[in-house]
Amino acid sequence: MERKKALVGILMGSDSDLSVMEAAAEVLREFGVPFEMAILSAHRTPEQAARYAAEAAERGIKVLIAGAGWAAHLAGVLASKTTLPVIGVPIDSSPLNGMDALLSTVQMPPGIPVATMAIGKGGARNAALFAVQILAVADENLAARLKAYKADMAAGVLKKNEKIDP
Ligand code: RP5
Repeated sequence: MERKKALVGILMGSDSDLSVMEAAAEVLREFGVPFEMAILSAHRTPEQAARYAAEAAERGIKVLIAGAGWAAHLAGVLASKTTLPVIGVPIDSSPLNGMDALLSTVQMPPGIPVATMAIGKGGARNAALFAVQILAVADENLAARLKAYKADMAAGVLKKNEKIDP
């Protein structure tokens, strides 16, 4: 079976980030969005990270998701080399529990935006949902699936009331 071309690139600074970034992959699988994953570091493999970002658009990638911990510069470095939207996920891998990664990811200088999500798995999940929302602007089928996802989520929350009714 031929593999569909990836529309989303999920990058992470280390294999130690994989357990968090799997949450993003899971959402993209749920929505049937083809993606690829790679370990590339802004500090340990700077040339390869920059090249990945520079070539991503011409390979058909539409959105990049980047997760990193500590002084998390991966999302920013990728954003500096592409016009694709870059979504950053701060990872809580350091003794500062991700606050360092959050500030490193979100505090981009004017001109180079990174859409920064929450710290950790919840942020990784939201990064993928945000990527799906970006793709859904030009894809009615995906937009319909997002609508159904939100309706299911609301129904799930409301159903919990049955359990707490006196
Ligand atoms: C960051 O440093 C990575 O994103 C990771 O969260 C953190 C630690 O990496 P390892 O020392 O576990 O490889 O660049």
